[in-house]
Amino acid sequence: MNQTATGEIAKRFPENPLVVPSSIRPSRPDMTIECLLNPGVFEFDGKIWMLMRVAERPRQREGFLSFPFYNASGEIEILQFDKTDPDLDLSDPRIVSYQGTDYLTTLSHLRLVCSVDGIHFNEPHDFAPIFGHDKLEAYGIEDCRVAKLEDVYCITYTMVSHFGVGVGLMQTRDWKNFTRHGMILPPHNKDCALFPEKINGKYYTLHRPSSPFLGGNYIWIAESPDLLHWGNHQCIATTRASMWDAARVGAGAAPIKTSAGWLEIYHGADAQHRYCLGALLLDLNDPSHVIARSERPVMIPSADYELTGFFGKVIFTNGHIVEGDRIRMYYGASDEVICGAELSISEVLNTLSTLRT
Ligand code: MAN
Repeated sequence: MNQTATGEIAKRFPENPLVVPSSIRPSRPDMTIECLLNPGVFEFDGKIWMLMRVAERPRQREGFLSFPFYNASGEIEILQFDKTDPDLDLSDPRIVSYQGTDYLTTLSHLRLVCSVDGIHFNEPHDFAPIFGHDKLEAYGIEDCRVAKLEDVYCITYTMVSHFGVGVGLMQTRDWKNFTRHGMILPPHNKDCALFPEKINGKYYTLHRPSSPFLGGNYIWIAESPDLLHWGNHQCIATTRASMWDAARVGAGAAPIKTSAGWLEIYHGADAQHRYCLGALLLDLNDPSHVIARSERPVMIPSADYELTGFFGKVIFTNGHIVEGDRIRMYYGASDEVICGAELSISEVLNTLSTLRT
């Protein structure tokens, strides 16, 4: 095994970053793309596809901060603030707080790119971007996961608005026509990763409700007869004090079926907002039972493009392709560019510590 002293076992693609904001066209001439983030990944039509999160805002004027949102008629409206306004809190580059109300500094939509070799991605002209259009998506749509269930692609994604952050579901067979099911898990919830097959006749998903008081930012599991109605919620992984995942944890892409159990690569952040990746191993028959968990991360921000950017020290994955023992993982680095890395399933399994229950 090649685990280093830090626990790191991921092999980054030498071509990283694979897709950068300047290589993609903004959705409107008056917008600039600030960040590309956290793609859902799938195979379709003999190619590897990413459904990227594209975060945009208007060109900025010296001394002012402006950002877009969808108004009640579904049109883009721009809010502008004088940066010297004492009521403005800009301490987090992702969020604007003004007189007790939070907004996002960028508006995200989802964009398809595809590749034959999994390294060089292009934007096909005959596939439209996916924009938020519901009032629950007024601040955009983000961080999707793609699972193929019974020949239908199921896209779970984050819906953001002043009502809160929840999980939406849409489905497609051809990536041109979509059925939107609206919000399936209400605020505050995100990081929803469907299992790629039914278990004992039921659908399962990982998700991440958050509680500001009791509880925290923990990974939960739920089951459903139809992907729309979710029940039997159970918390399967909490944060761990003083560890790399002390502040929040959340599922990555769809769990991977292995002979040892369902393997889930998840993100964990510490109090300084450093996002690393680790793994959980869940029982094949009862995935609410956690068999093992990473003590140390399998991937830590260390490359330049992971350390500095729109929001530095972030590795965030929610998409991969599995080929035998190899996980070809795609991830957002520093909330700005899209990168790839390879993990070996057997190596990840070898790093896990069995939980004493
Ligand atoms: C949240 C989300 C992600 C983002 C991370 C790190 O979990 O907004 O999209 O990558 O924070 O900033």
